[in-house]
Amino acid sequence: MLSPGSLISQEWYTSTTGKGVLSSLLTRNLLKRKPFGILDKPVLPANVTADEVKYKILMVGKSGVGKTSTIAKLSGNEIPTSHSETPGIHITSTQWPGLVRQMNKVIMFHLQFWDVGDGAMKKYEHIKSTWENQADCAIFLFSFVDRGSFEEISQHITRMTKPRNNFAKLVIGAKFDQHAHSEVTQRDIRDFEHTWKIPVLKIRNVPDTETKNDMHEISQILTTISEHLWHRDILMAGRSVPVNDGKISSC
Ligand SMILES: Nc1nc2c(ncn2[C@@H]2O[C@H](COP(=O)(O)OP(=O)(O)O)[C@@H](O)[C@H]2O)c(=O)[nH]1
Ligand SMILES: [Mg+2]
Repeated sequence: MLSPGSLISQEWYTSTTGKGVLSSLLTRNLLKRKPFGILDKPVLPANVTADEVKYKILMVGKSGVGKTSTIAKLSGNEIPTSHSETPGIHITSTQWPGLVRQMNKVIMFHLQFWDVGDGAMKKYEHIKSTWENQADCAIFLFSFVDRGSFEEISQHITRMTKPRNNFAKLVIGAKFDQHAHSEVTQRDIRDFEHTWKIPVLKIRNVPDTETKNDMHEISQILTTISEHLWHRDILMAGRSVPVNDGKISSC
């Protein structure tokens, strides 16, 4: 499994340059993301240039686990407080910068999240494989307070693992703020990661009014997503990946 930070720095955001680039994406109090239109670009600090890469990410998981809320949190939008079935297919784009270690270069990741409601999933069953083929990444979501949703993940992965589907795969467990009532243990998570070699991330889709530490949680998740997409591109290009100690390992 790719270890976090081996390709894209997890700490860069706290550096002067990292903070400068992030502030071009955030509102003045640095707590919210600025909205960008399709043609808008963030104004980066004068000494920074960033190449852009675009990726399509499919959100997969049982109704009510927190797909829509996770996308809202990761893209800096208002998190819905009640559950309503996502009508049709909802696409949300967000931008996230990362410092790619090997090149010492800032890359702006344009992440396009595809949120497909249950109704649309059934209605468009016949074109499901088309959008699955076009995805660069699939994020499988479960809820920590719904064991069934965790058990379903293995079935989704098996169903979607076909030779032509070479998307990056990640799992996110939502409702981690309710871990006191969790139906999924740390042991379950370890066993899952061991079996599937897919990392399980955790998210709390609740406004963080006390510690204002949202940005830290969001930056860790978005950096990990970007890192896996970058890793997939390297694998697809048949190049080498640096391992943790800076040596190069062939893949
Ligand atoms: N406490 C808590 N509630 C959450 C979290 N994520 C989602 N929810 C709630 O769970 C319900 C379903 O979430 P939603 O994102 O609509 O699920 P979806 O059907 O998978 O898109 C909503 O009432 C959300 O407010 C979370 O991390 N913590
Ligand atoms: Mg939804």
